[in-house]
Amino acid sequence: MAMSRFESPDIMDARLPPGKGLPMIMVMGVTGAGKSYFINQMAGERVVEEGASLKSCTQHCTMVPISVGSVKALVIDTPGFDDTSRSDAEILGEIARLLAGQFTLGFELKGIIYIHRITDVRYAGSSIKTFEIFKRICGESAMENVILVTSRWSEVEESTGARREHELREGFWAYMLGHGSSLSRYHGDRESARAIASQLLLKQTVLLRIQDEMVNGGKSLDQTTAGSFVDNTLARQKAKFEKELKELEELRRQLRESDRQMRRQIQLDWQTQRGKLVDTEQQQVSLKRDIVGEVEEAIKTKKSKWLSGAKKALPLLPIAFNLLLMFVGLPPVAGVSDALVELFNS
Ligand SMILES: Nc1nc2c(ncn2[C@@H]2O[C@H](COP(=O)(O)OP(=O)(O)OP(=O)(O)O)[C@@H](O)[C@H]2O)c(=O)[nH]1
Ligand SMILES: [Mg+2]
Repeated sequence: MAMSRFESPDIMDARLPPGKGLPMIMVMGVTGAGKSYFINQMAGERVVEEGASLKSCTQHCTMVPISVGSVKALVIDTPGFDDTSRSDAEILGEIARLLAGQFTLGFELKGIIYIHRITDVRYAGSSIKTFEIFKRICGESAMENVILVTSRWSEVEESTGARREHELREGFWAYMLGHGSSLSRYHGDRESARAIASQLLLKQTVLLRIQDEMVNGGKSLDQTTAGSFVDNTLARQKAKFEKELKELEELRRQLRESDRQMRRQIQLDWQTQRGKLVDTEQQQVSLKRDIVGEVEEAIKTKKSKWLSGAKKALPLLPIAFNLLLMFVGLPPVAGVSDALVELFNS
């Protein structure tokens, strides 16, 4: 049988041997859900930025090393979908790249913590969309490695929170709970955050559907279940903009030459809609990425550069860690080797 790209020698010797990769946990949820707050509580210090306004805060995936009891792990903070400044396609691309890198390099994904504010009166459109994308990233077989977490309990009456929790259990979250996900209340402090993380750290390493589709199925991002969901949403948006542009063009045709002011206004509206259409088309193009190919290419190039200077001197883990950092768009960390040694010795 032909060797898959994934098994090429270039990739294989950058890969951590089984059991040697750090365990990883991802934290996801809509923007403002409290992902960064949760991670800071878990770390016991403010390691990632928290938002203080309605604008989305975390712009890129960030990795935070933590130790829970005797277990050392990497926790990944992710930007929320429905970000105020970045598109869903862009955020999905970043998460997919990180997940492809994590799997290829041999880090061990233990699961995902999905945070939702129990203070939210309704399950808003953005929450529904984010959850739909999230479900498709995981796939049914990975749902056992998901904890659905409700937060901000101190800000609601217990009975109100319990009613909303029941609604989530019976409604939006029923499918995932029925496939093995669990539900936890987060009480806003360090102990509670660590107790939730510990539940995942005990689990077997998991392969998410999006990883399986990209790495084993050779699919580009738009062909994955999560990617095609985002792509379909964009296709609907595109059709809507095209219809609106046609209507504006028709209106402009019908207006008399003398209605200058009106014609000018229609022209401005047309330009705005046209800009949105172009933006939507660009997002669709950005989904047609071969993420695994990008990751493999990056590993080959960077690995040989780093190995040539540091052969034998650096253990594999810091190199793999630096490669992974690169996938989340961060520069390699100077002294990462020390930081990891410290983490392992703490
Ligand atoms: N008291 C309290 N404040 C919280 C809690 N969770 C979040 N916050 C606050 O709510 C705001 C938003 O929280 P973040 O942790 O930045 O939210 P996020 O999910 O990381 O948001 P993005 O980075 O935009 O995706 C911040 O001011 C936090 O300090 C909580 O459980 N208790
Ligand atoms: Mg954040």
